[in-house]
Amino acid sequence: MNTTEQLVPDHYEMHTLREILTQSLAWQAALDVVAAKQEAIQVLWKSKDYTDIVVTGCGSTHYLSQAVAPLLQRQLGIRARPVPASELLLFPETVIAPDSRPLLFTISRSGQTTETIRATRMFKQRYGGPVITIGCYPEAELVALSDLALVIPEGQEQSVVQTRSFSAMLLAAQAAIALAHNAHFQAMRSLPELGKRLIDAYHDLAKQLGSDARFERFYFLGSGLQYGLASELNLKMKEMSLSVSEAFHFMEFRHGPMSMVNEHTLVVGLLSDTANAHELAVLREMRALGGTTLVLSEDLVPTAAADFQINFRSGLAENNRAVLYLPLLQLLGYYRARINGQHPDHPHNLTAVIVLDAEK
Ligand code: F1P
Repeated sequence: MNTTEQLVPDHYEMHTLREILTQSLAWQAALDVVAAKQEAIQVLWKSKDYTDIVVTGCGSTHYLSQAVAPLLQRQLGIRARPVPASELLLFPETVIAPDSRPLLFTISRSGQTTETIRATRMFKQRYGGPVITIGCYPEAELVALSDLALVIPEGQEQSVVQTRSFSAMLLAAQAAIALAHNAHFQAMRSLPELGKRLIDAYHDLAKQLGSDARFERFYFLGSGLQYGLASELNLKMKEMSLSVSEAFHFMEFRHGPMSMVNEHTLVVGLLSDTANAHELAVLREMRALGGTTLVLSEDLVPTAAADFQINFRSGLAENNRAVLYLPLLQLLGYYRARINGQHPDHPHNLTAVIVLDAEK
C-alpha cells in the first residue's frame, strides 16, 4: 500500500482532500477519453474552417480557458482568446470581430452554468461556428449543444471547489492540443504516475506552509501558459480559506503590487522554461523585501530565489506538464482553510453551480 492510499483512508472526513490526493486517477481517465476521440479531434484541428478560437467558461473554468488559449495559439498557430462566458454573452461584438468565423471552445465542470449555456446558444444562433466542449457530466446541456465533447466523469466531485475536475479537464485540453503533434500526446501518458509521486514527495511541505500562521497574504505569480494556473490557484486559496490572495504575471508584480510584500507574505512562483531567468529575478527581489518564496519548477533553482521549491523533473515539455503545478498548491489552500477554521467542502457563500433565473 503506497503512501497515497495510506494518506486517504476511505472514511476521510473531507471530500476535498480525498479528491485532491486521488486526482491522478482522473488524469488517466482524461487521457483515455482523448485517445478514444483522437480521430474527431484531429479532423477538427485539420479542418481549419474557422479563423480563430474563443475559449470560455466561468470562475475556475474561465481561468482554465486562460491556460488553454495561449497553448492553442502556440501549438496550432491560430489566434485564440480566453473570455469569461458573461462577456461573450453580454458584449459579443467586443469579443468576436465582424470578419471572423470563430470556433467556440467551452469548458464547464457541470455543463449547467447558465452564463456558459446562454453564451453558447447565442454563439450558435449568431455566428454558427463549430463548438467543442470539455466537462465532467455526459448528460449536461452544454454537451448536447456541442459538436465535439470530451467528458471525464472521473473528474466529478462532491466538494464545491474544483480540484481534480479542473486538472482532469486541463489535461484533456492539453492532450487534445498535443494530438496536433502526435509525438507529445504519448509522452503525456507518464503524467498520472508523476502526479502521484509529486504528491507523495511534497505533501508534508504543502501542509507545513499551508498551516504556517506567519503568513497573512499570498501572491501567485505565473506568466505565459502559467498565468491561468496562477489565477486558478489564487481562486482556490480564496474559495477554501478566505485568505488575502491575488495572482499576477511575474514582471507585473514589480509595477505596484510588490508594495504589499513583507515578512507575512508567501510569494508562490509557477516557473516557466521560456522566461525563468526573468521570473527568478523577481523572486530574488521579493525575498530581499522580506517575503518568503515557494517555487514550482521542472528543475532545481538557485536558493537565492527560493526558500522552498517543488521540482517536477518530469522530462516533459512546458506545453504538456501544466497539471503538475496544481496538486500541491491545491493542498496549500486546503491546509490554509483548516487553520482558518473553514470547511473546504462547503466554502463560504458558494454553490457548485451558478444557475441564474430565467431571462426576463
Ligand atoms: C463554474 C463555477 C466554479 C466555482 C463555483 C461555481 O462551474 O464558477 O468554478 O468554483 O463552483 O461554478 P462550471 O461551469 O465549471 O461547472
